[in-house]
Amino acid sequence: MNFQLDEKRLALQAAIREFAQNELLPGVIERDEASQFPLEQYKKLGELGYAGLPYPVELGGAGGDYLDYAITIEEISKVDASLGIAYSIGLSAYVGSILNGTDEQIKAWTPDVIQGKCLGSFALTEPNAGSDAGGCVTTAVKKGDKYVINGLKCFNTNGPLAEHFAVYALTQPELGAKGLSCFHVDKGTPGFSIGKIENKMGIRAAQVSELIFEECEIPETALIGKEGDGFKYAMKALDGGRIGVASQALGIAEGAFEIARKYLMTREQFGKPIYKNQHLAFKMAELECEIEMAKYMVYKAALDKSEGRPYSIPASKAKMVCTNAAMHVTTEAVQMLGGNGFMREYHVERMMRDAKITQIYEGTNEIQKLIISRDLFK
Ligand code: COS
Repeated sequence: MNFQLDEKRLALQAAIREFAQNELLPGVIERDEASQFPLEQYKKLGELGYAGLPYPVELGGAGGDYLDYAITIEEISKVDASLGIAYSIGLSAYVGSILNGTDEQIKAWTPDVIQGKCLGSFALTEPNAGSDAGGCVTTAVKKGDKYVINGLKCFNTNGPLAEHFAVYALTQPELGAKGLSCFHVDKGTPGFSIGKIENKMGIRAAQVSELIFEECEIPETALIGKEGDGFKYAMKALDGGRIGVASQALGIAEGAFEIARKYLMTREQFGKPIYKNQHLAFKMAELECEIEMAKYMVYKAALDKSEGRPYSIPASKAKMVCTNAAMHVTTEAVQMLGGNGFMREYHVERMMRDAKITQIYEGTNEIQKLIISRDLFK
C-alpha cells in the first residue's frame, strides 16, 4: 500500500489548485447568488485537458485513472462545489451510461463531454422514483425504427445546459425495473424540453431542472446496450457518480477547514489568536482526522475502480463518510468563525449549504447504508 501521491498526480493536483484559485475563486460568491453556472471556466478546464482524465486518449481523454478524476473534483470543489458536481455528473453518470453502448455510439456521443466542450446529463429520477430508482414510469415505446419517449424526469443536474443526455425509460412497463432501458437523447430533439429550473439551497450555480418528454421520437439506434438492462447500467453509473460526489464533499470539507484554520490563527479575542483556546484547537484536530479518513476512503474507491476491483461498496462507503464529513466540518467552520461565518464573504456558509445536498443526491446516505448493510448480510 502506498499512501503517497506520485509526482504526476501531485503536479495535476497543483495545476487544478492553481486553476481553482485563479479562475474559480473570483466571482464564486456572485455566481452562487445569481445561480450562474461557470460554463466558460468549465470549458477552459476541458481545453487544458482536465475534463476526461480517466478516459482513453482515442476518445479525447487523458488516459489517466479515477484517482486523477477524484483529485480534480476535490480541488475544484474546495472552491466551487457547483462546478464539481456538474463535472462529476457529465463525466461519470452520463459518460458512464453511454459506455454501455457500441463503439460507434461511444465515439459519437462521449468525446465532446470527455473533452469538456459541453456538458452531459443523467436522467433517471422522477417525482415518484427517487430512492426507489426502479419505480420510473417514463416510457419508451418502439414504433417502427423509432422509440417514442413520454414522461417527466426531475432534479437533473446540468439539465438546462447539457447537450447530451442519458435517459432511462421503460420499454416494458409491466416488468418494472427489469423493463428499464437507457437511451441517448440530444438537446433540441423535438418533443424534449426543459421544465422547471430549481431554486436551490446550495450548489446554486449548478443548473438543475425537470426534463419533459412529450411524444419525443428518437431513432432505435439511440438505445444504449440491451433493452431491459437499463437499471443495471444506471446503478453502475451511479457507483462511479458516488466516487465523484464523495470527492466533491471531500473538497468542500477541506475548503472550509482551511478557511477556519487561517481564521483561528488571525482572529484575536481576549488578547490572543483564538486557536490558543484548546477547545478550538482540539476541535480542529478532530476535524483534520475526519477529513483524512474521508480522503483515504474515496481515494481507495477510486483506485478500486481504476484497477478493476469491485467498487460499488467502496463507492457507497466513501460517499457516506465524505458527505457526512463535509456537513460536519462546514457546520463547525461556520460556528468557529462566529458572526463572520454567517456572512457570505467568508465562504463557509455557502460551503455548509453546498454540503447538505451531498448527503442527499447520488443516492441518499440512508440508501448507502442499505447498500452497505445488504452486502454485510448477503
Ligand atoms: N451495479 C450493477 N448492477 C446492480 C447494482 C450495481 N451497483 N446494484 C444493483 N444491481 C442489479 C442487481 O444485481 C439486480 O439484478 P438482478 O435482478 O439480475 O438480480 C438489480 O440491479 C436490482 O437490484 P436490487 O434488487 O438491489 O434493487 P432494489 O430496487 O432493491 O434497490 C437501490 C436498489 C435501492 C440500491 C437503488 O434503487 C438505488 O441505488 N437507489 C438510489 C437511486 C439514486 O442513487 N438516485 C440518485 C439520483 S440519480 S438522478
